[in-house]
Amino acid sequence: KGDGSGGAGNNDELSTPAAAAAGRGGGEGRGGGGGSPCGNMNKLLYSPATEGQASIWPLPLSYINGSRTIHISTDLTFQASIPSELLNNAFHRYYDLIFSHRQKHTTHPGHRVHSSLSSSSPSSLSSYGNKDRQLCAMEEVGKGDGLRLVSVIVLTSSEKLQLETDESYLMEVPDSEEGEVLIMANNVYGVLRALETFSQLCTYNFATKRVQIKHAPWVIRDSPRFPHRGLLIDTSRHFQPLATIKGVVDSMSYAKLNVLHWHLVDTESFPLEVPKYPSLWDGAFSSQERYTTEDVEEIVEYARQRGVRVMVELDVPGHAASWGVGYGDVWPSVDCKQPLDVSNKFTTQLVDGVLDHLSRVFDYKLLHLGGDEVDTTCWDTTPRIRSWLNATNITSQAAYLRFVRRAQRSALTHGRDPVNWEDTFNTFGRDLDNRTIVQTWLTEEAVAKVVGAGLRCIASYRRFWYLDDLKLEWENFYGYEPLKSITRPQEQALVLGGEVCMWGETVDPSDIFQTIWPRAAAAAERLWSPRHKTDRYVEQYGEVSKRLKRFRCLLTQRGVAAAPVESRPRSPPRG
Ligand code: CP6
Repeated sequence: KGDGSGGAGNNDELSTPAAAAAGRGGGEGRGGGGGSPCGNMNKLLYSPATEGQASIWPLPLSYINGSRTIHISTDLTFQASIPSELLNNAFHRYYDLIFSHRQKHTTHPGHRVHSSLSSSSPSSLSSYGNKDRQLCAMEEVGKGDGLRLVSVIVLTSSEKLQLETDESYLMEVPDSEEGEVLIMANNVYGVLRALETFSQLCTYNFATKRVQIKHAPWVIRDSPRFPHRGLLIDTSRHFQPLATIKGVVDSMSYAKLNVLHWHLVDTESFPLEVPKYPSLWDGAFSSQERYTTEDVEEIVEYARQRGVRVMVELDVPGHAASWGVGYGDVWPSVDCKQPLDVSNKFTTQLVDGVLDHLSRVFDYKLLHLGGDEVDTTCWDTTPRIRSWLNATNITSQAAYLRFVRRAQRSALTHGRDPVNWEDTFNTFGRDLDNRTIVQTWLTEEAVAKVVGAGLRCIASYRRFWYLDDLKLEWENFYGYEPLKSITRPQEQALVLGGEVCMWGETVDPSDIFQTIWPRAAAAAERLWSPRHKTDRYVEQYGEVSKRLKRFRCLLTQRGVAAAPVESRPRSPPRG
């Protein structure tokens, strides 16, 4: 059996099938063992998942593990090398998730962060080691009821959350209850990912009524494959209450997704408050279905606490008819409401005003400007705009480019990199700003074309990653490879990642979670885990589907209404 004492640097080969057969590099597919975290798996038709197995979703970069079971004390304490409110909050959340089975649901005084190391240099491992022994001595009291300490070393105290934020971590779980869990990360967001992994190792043993970790010791080295791993939600077609959005953010953090793409506004409604233009949210469905500035700030901070960036989208000039409910001047006419009137100076002013507001409230470097599905017919058929086009001596297509470029310039002025849907690249190519990030959705080949042209890309091909398409199975989501047929390293580096898209036409709070999950989790593993592992899913189908069922169980246990992995009569997966 694996002894877990090897360095984390050379353990990749331990997760080969041969090593798994030898009982190491696994944690997957072993039978037996009590304390199922997945008691709700056997929903009549569906075969029960493997009993009582913890597993990690998405798969870490590499890990080794042993064969011992250790218990976790309810006195579990977290200790960090830097004081951090964010970490303190995260410890409390994960404590509650790990011990959700405790009978007494009192807040335990023990799970508080000690910042005793904060005065020493946090990057010095040796000084940490000395303090460490002191702390262990202090923890001697009451030992015997399980592992009691999670020690966290964070190398920088910066809490900047951006595209390039490093989420990697190293975690060691000892094979003895007298030991301690050790987490090392470059910043607090790496620690969040480690805590998620740690919580997934913990299962409740119903025989001993204690939380345990099996197959200890563990050494896990982890780092995401792509920096941008997103989920799009659409609050224009259906209003989603704050509680729903927060629930979505919670669930994303369980799958290590890190970007909430908030498609805030579209033709159907304009729910956002924009203080400078107070009539804009007249375009909301009702006076109740709105987001105040404070609401949006609350979501951004809630997401940050969970390591989730919020990328806001303002889709212009198409998909924007709701703007005209409050400011009718931006419609070409009442019979022809979009795209927004390109000939009107007020349209430019209004777009600038909204972008100015958005860049105050949202701090992610990437700002999405839409630009998709623009039908310029209204511009050609509205006399006022027709004569403006003639006077300006441009076609309506050129006016579309002009609109997109203006919005891009506005975003750039606010220090943001503009993101646009694939349509703009297909129509205008390199006439887009150099800093444009193109989000593909129409074709599978688009990613290669975009990076071939030297632009950055986010992959969201609709035949694999559109959650509103209920015909798509988790296998479709798992099987979509953003770097397919992109071999040059410098082109690969331009693919920032991908997003699954939960367009809102048919989902409201009653069914959004079951529509997102578990399928989004399949994409989450594709985006986080090394390609050589996810590419094997066709041969390792049984292994992957077993683990996905366990992850779905974890979601349901945590209150996320994820659908069963095999819930509907299935035709063979497309694609
Ligand atoms: N809304 C916006 C949409 C879609 C897009 N943009 C969409 C198009 C086709 C499908 C699903 C969604 N509803 N603003 C395309 C990016 Cl199949």
